[in-house]
Order: sequence, then C-alpha cells, then structure tokens
Amino acid sequence: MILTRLRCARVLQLTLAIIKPDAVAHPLILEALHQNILENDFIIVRRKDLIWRRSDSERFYAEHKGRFFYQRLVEFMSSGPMRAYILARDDAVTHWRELMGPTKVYRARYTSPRSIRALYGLTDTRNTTHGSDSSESAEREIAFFFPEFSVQHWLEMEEPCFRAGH
Ligand code: IDP
Repeated sequence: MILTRLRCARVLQLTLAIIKPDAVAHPLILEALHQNILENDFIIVRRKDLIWRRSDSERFYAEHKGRFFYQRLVEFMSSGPMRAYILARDDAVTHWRELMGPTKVYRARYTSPRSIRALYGLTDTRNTTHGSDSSESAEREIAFFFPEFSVQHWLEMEEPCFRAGH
C-alpha cells in the first residue's frame, strides 16, 4: 500500500516517529520535540504514550539481533515510558529523519549540529528518537504501534487539512 494521498494541494506521506525513554524522562525535552514536530509542518495523525515489555522491544528490533548493541537497545527501549506518533506531511519519512539527524550522536553533532540527536542524544543507543526509514517500514511500524489504525480508512476518509492532536 502506498501511504500517500493528494489533499490540500500537497501529497501527504505517513511516518512513524518515537520519542524514546531518554527524552520522555525529561518534560522540557519532550515538549521541545513536540513543538519541533508542529513547527515543521507535520500533521499529528495519532499519538500514544506507552511502555514496552522487553518482548515488544525484542520484536521491534529483531533485525538487530546479534549486533553488539542489541541487548543494550532492547533493555533501554523497555526501561520507561515512550511516545509514538503517526505523522503526516509531504515526504514525511525523509523530513523526520533529517530532523532527527544521523543514528550516532557523535556523528550528528559533527555533521548536523542542530538536529534532534545532536542536541539531545546521550549515547549512540540513547539517541532520543526513532523514525521509519521508508514508506514500507512506516506501514509495518504504524501497524506495530497502532494496530487499531487503518491507513486505508485515513487515506480515504479523514480530513487532513488541520492540525490534530496538539
Ligand atoms: P536508526 O534508528 O537511525 O534508524 P538503526 O541502525 O535502525 O538506526 O538502529 C536502531 C537503533 O539501534 C538506533 O536508533 C540506536 O538506538 C541503536 N544503535 C544503532 N547503532 C548503534 C551503535 O553503533 N551503538 C549503539 N546503539 C546503536
């Protein structure tokens, strides 16, 4: 399924964004990231605060099983509350990943000093945010976090010409 539709004279794409436990633990950082989303023309389609069990973390990051950071990653991602968003805008996947900056915090600080990970990231694992890396990943990840959400229904029915979920 292609996660886009033409409305309001622009093609909207959906992406899945997570604010990770390191950032949710700090209310001012959480608020700054929320404002960052709004100021960058994203429509907040859905938002959910949740805590993962370790098994959720293992399932979501299964592709990294065996990597040296895997245990640390699954432990961290199930260590406290996080916030997930379905975001929409034109080129949402690329725009959100550009806002986040590179995965590794030292690289983010060097190459994209104004990016989220450069500004707020603590370590390469505790790097503040997640964003889908393609439209296909977005569809899979949206289903993971928001099983009740129907992309098809949203594409067909809901009016995107407003900002929801402030
Ligand atoms: P991404 O989050 O930028 O898409 P991925 O390669 O998919 O990057 O890695 C998933 C997550 O695994 C990262 O966001 C980070 O939390 C963690 N991670 C990735 N590479 C490293 C590393 O080299 N050291 C420690 N943690 C890492």
